[in-house]
Amino acid sequence: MKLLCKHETCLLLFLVLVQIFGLEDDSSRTTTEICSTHTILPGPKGDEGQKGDSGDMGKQGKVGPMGPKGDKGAVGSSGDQGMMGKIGPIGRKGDKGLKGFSGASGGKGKAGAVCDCGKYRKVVGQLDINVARLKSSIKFVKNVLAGIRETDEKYYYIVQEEKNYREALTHCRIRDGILAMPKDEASNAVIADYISKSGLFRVFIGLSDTEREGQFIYADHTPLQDYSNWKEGEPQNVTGEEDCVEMLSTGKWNDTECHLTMYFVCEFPKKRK
Ligand code: MAN
Ligand code: CA
Ligand code: CA
Repeated sequence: MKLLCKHETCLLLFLVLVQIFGLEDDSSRTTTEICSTHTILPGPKGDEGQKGDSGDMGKQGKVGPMGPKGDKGAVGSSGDQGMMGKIGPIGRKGDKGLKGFSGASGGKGKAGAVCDCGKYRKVVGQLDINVARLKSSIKFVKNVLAGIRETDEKYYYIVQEEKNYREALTHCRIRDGILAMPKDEASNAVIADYISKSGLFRVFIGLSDTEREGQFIYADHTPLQDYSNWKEGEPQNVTGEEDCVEMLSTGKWNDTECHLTMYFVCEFPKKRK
């Protein structure tokens, strides 16, 4: 016999038929027998069932990913006033103020006595000259204190004022010194070191052949003795007018023109003769 239904479907159909036809007494017949002995055709599709009751509340979901950054909040309200800061450094000096108004004119002076005005003018003029000399001496002393060199017998001082040879001679003399006269290797080396350490290139020294070409004489009128330190090829009187001598920072000597202006070095004896 041909089997027309699967076992589960047959069981369901059987139960339905038992309900409808009261076949519960015929319990000796198994579903297999029913299925195997009856040809059961499926009925028409039933009506749609009633809508089921709402299900139980679902389980709480997982925590979602972090949301995007929110918009910037509004500006907060002003905080309390801070503590007073420390006193600042002293400010720069202010600009010069405007000139004040002229004062009231003074009363008329007494009639002057007749005097020899020329005499006073002369005295005032002389005073001015003395003041200028004093100022110059003070400047010189200040510079001397700032940088002086010495050997056992002498002090040396480079005057950093551009002067020609004759002016340089005078400058040293009026200060009871003389334009430096290196007469041996030791004093020459001291002056040379002084020139180079001062960042200079050349200075006048007290030596010249003004009287007789080629006959070099120191500023104290003594001739060159057994010491000289000419640069190679010097003296060469190259322009025909090189009658004064400069010492270079190497310590070497060069004859040069006396009217040129440059710094110069004075020497001062330690013991007065
Ligand atoms: C220049 C001057 C001279 C010196 C020569 C050396 O002309 O300084 O006194 O002799 O250079 O070349
Ligand atoms: Ca010369
Ligand atoms: Ca020369």
